[in-house]
Amino acid sequence: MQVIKYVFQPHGDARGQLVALEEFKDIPFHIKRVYYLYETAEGVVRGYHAHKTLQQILVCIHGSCKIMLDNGCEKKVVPLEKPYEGLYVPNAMWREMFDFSPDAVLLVLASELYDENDYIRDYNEFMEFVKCSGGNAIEDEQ
Ligand code: T46
Repeated sequence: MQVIKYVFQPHGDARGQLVALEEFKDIPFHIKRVYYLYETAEGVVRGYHAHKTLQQILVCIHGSCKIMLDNGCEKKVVPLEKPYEGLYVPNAMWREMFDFSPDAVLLVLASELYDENDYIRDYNEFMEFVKCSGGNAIEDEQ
């Protein structure tokens, strides 16, 4: 399984860095929601679900964490530790987030508003949903 990781353009000068993200330019979908995770307790694993339709870009804008992606056929662990890198997580992808550094802030850009009905929280249900056809595999690395 290959992973799509976007490398955003930092606008740096003597004052520091700035990254700007625009829908359909830097982000491949309409951004309907933004949320972020911080002060994640040591040893905690979050996620344990997939989404039926939601697409997201995950950016660890401070500190570091790891994301385990599972498309039903294959699993891959992706470290996130740079504020200018965004991990694309398509629909039908099981995710677990772990190894958060104490200072980690994980920013998420989402293609849809919050909808609990879009979540698949049962792994067997997820496997039934994807049927391991390979059709939802993550594509090219960027
Ligand atoms: C995902 C990963 C990366 C809301 O009220 N609105 C929201 O937009 C979100 C995302 C969550 N919530 C509430 C629902 C729960 O009571 O916040 C609480 C924690 O959510 P959850 O347990 O789903 O958090 P994670 O870290 O397991 O998963 C979240 C997202 O839910 C999920 O879509 O892909 O981050």
